[in-house]
Amino acid sequence: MIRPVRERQALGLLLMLGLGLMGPQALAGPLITAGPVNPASFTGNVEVDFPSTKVGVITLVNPRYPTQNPEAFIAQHGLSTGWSIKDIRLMYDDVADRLFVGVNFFGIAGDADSNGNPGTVSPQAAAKGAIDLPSLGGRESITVGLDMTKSGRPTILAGVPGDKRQAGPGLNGFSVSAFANVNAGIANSYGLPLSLHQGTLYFDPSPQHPDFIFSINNFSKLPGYDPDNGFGLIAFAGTPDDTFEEEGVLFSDVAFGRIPEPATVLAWSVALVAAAAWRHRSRRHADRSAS
Ligand SMILES: [Ca+2]
Ligand SMILES: [Ca+2]
Ligand SMILES: [Ca+2]
Repeated sequence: MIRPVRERQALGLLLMLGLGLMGPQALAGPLITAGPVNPASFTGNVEVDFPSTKVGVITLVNPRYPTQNPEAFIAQHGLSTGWSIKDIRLMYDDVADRLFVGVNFFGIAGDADSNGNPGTVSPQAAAKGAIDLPSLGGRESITVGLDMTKSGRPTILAGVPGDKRQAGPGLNGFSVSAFANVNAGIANSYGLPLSLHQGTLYFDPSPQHPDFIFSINNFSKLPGYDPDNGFGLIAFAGTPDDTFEEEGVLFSDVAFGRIPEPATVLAWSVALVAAAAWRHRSRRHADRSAS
């Protein structure tokens, strides 16, 4: 049975209060922000640019991968290190009102066949029909959706669309857009570009700059923004064309520093279920395409 969000939140709160894990004051604490962030210092490596230990950095670990030897897991399951998301890190610069997002890949973002080059395939992978286009070309996409009202559907999308007719003005077609509810997967659902929020994709992923790092401007002016409510975050990476499974991960309840550990754990158990559902859907889709 799926309970309404308010009821679930109330239950979780009661549970935590009952366990003595938090007091009521924790609900209305200040936002923990990263302070001024200078993107000119970015290296393109999320683990360097968004250290988990830095105050104001939120690290959303993808529950799909084991902490012990995830590379072996990826290899055993025939996945791609260039699409497999290890974690997603957020930093909010409250001075510039800018959200920085680091999508942290195990390998080089967009390197479909994990050969160390995001624009080529090895002869072995090519023999199996794999393709890999440079600069997130073709239908390759890395897309992050923010669900500002926790409605279960993104409010905005940011990233490089799979459908390049939806490309924006940024590097590799990077765009910050309204979500178009067209039933085509988030990679192909970029609607009207939002110039107020258009940020920057800092690097075309490469061995030197392996991850996918971007900003969203005027974060507090996003429709539905409410620091007391938090937001949902969904991410996609992949393409239907390269023979490798696409990545999808959902974090249903993200907030800046306001929520203590136990609530985060509660939220992640919900995310696990959602991520499993996503994979089930994407596998069904793959089956359909193959038949
Ligand atoms: Ca990385
Ligand atoms: Ca590629
Ligand atoms: Ca490659």
